[in-house]
Amino acid sequence: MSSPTRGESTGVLRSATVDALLPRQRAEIAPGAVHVPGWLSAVQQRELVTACRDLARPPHGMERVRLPGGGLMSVRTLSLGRRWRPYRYTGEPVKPLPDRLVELGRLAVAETLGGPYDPDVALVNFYDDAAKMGMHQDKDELSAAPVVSLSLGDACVFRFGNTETRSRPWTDVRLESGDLFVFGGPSRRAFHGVVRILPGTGPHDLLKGRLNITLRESGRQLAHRLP
Ligand code: MD3
Ligand code: FE
Repeated sequence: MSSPTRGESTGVLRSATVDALLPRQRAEIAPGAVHVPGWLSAVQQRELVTACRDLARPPHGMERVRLPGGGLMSVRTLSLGRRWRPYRYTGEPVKPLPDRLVELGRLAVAETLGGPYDPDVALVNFYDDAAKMGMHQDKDELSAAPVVSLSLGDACVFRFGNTETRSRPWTDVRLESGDLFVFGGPSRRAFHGVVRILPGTGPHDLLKGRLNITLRESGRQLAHRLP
C-alpha cells in the first residue's frame, strides 16, 4: 500500500487508492499545451477504433515509414487527407479525412485554446508493445494551427519537451485511452516523443496496443498556386 500524498489542487491528503477512482484533471503542461484526460467517452473510443480499422483497409493502409537515415520507424502510420513522408506532405491523395474527425477536432480546439480550426490531414499511429517515437518537432505543416491528439488503447509515457533542444527540460505525461491533448501557440514547435507503451493498460477489449490520432492543418492551401 502506498502512503498518502497531498492532492495537487486542494492540499488535502488522499490515498493512491482514492486517486485511482477520481477523474484526472485538465492541465496546461506549457503555454498552449492542454491535456484533457478522459475527453472521449467509452462509446466514442469504440467508434474511433472501428473507424481506424476501416480506414486502414486497402488501399492506403498502415505503413512503417522509412526515415532519410535509412531506418524504419517502429510505429505504423496511416495518413488521411494527404500522405505524409518524412518530412513533408506529398501530393498523393489518400483516403479523405472523415467529417466526424474534422468535427471532433473543431470541438477539441473550441474547448481548449479556442478559435477556428480547419484540419485537412490526420496521422493515425499504431504502437505495439515495443514501439516508441524519438524526440522530434512537427514542422511539416505550413499552418500555425494547433495539433489535436487523441489517444486510444494502451497508455503511454509521452514526453513533452521544449522548443530549443531535444533534451531537458521536459515533462513526462501518462496519456491514457480517451485523452485529448492540444498543442498550439508556443507549444506547437516543442520537441516531443513517446518514451514507451504500457502494455495491457487500455480498456478491456478495445484494442491491443495503442492508437494515436493527430489532426493537423497542413497549410497546403496557403501555399497556393494560381488556378
Ligand atoms: C506536440 N505522435 O504524430 S501525440 C506525431 O502519440 C506524434 O503518436 C505522438 O508525435 C503519438 O507527430 C505524440 C502528441 C503530439 C502530437 C503532435 C504534436 C504532440 C505534439 C505537435 C507539436 C507539439
Ligand atoms: Fe509529433
